[in-house]
Amino acid sequence: MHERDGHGAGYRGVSRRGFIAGTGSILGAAALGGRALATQPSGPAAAPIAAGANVQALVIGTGYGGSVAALRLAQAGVDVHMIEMGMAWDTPGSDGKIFANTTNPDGRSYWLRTKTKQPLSNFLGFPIDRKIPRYTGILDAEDFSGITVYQGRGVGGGSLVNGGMAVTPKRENFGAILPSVDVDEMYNTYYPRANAGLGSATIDPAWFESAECYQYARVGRKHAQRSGFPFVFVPTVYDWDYMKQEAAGAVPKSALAGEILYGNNYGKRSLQKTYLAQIKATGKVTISPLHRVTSVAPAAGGGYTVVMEQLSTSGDTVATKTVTADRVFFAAGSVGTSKLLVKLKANGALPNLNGEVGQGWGDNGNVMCGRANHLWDPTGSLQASIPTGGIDNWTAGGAFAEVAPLPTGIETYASFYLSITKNPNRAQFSWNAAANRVDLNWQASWKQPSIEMAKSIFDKINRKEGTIYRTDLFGVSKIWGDHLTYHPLGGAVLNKATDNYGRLHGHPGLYVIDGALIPGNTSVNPFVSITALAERNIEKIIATDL
Ligand code: FAE
Repeated sequence: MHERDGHGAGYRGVSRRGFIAGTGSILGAAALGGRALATQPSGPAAAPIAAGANVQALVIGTGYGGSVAALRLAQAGVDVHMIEMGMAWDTPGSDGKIFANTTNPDGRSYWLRTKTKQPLSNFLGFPIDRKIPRYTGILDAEDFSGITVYQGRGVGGGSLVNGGMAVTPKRENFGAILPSVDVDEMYNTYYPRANAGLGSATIDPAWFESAECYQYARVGRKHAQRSGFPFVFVPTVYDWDYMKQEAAGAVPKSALAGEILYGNNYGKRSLQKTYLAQIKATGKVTISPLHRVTSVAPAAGGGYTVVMEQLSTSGDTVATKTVTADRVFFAAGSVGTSKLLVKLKANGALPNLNGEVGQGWGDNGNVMCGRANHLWDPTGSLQASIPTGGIDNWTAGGAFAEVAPLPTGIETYASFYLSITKNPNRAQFSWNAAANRVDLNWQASWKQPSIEMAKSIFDKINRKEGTIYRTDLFGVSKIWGDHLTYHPLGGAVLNKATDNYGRLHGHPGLYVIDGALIPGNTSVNPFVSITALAERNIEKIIATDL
């Protein structure tokens, strides 16, 4: 019967107003809007790069690829400067926390927006976005014509905002992900090295069975298995001992307070706690937050001239700096690196880049959906924000679905999923001279294959369970979250725009070392693959180029 109201059985007897007022929840609080805003943290204390500096290695971006490159270069004795457009995220705001809670977004939450743009935009069909001050916040919802690409901004890149799922692809799928890379080397050396560096670990299975905060995942597993799909545990970078203490009430809550999209104040091992901590310990790396690279061009005396804008926290340019670097590593993320390279090829700054630059971009087949469960299948009012497992139907149906939390603080009777699918569509970045920007030609309709692949799992589960899709999370009467991606990949594909180790064709001393190298899909969540590939490439570059 609840099939007809489209809201799910769980909402019977709970009025909309009662629901919102009664929760203090991630979504409910967002719906209230207009709360007092925490004072924003101040800017970074460390001295940023000086205009006119002459550096050995300059790394653009501080996410996974950039952090691996900087650490290994520093360990090899090279002086490294990392340039990051986002903030340092090392100073608490007036609420005592570095990161804003998901339930109460403020300026810290979004990159230069005056209104939140939450991935789940609606609840019970009502929009939940709210006004915020414009600020250099942590999550960028970057709009292109056919897709919104979510990315982390700040020292740590995507590791600051992501779900922490640290998934190594199945070995048999690797050949389709990076066909020119030696599989044995990756699985024997670089995936283990990446996982060790990132601190990946799988949940204690006994605790999983009993933890209140993972009831949603146990329900997800039960429904998957009853329909004949394997449910697989995946490692994460969360500190599991810390989460157990959160559950016991012994420490401040982070995953169990629903923290995720706008930063995690305690238990998640973001890059700040792993690679970047090691980087700082070398003493050979400086990091300049709130600096955005705008140009790289060959310098007269060899090396490269790099131009950057220093930003204020309202996003204005307060200084423009020019430095020179012997080598430049593009690690601005799939979108950031692609936009820079496409612009620099078009405006003649890097004329020898080849025609593969800007090509081969994909969304890792991301699509989201929710299912409305029966009253006898509650998913729990307390949900850990860190997913622990997924439904693997990659071989038969082209989909790997992460069983995701919906941490609203109340019982929703909803199961929520982020599917990664084998979507074959690839888009291209191009320079739009009239608008002075880089465009991406992704089309909204290109998500349809992803929807079909996700349906290979959820239509079957719905039939088996006698349940329906939620239609209230992404708009009014809209089942699929097919307007976004969390996993941008490609744009400077390995062995095409670069050689087989990320050296850009046409300009010796320029390298790509981030998600732009991976051609659009990794079959699972991507950061372990980005990290492992960076470990492989930088080892070769240090051995042969320096
Ligand atoms: P990335 O981490 O994006 O770092 C690039 C950095 O460069 C950023 O800090 C930028 O601010 C900076 N930058 C860009 N342009 C410039 C410029 N011009 N000048 C200076 N700096 C610049 O790149 N992946 C998983 O494997 N598991 C998950 O559970 C997961 N969950 C996610 C959840 C969300 C909400 C999001 C947004 C992503 C998630 N991801 C997840 C994806 C993952 O974070 C992403 O693939 C990696 O962060 C990409 O790593 P890169 O090194 O390529």
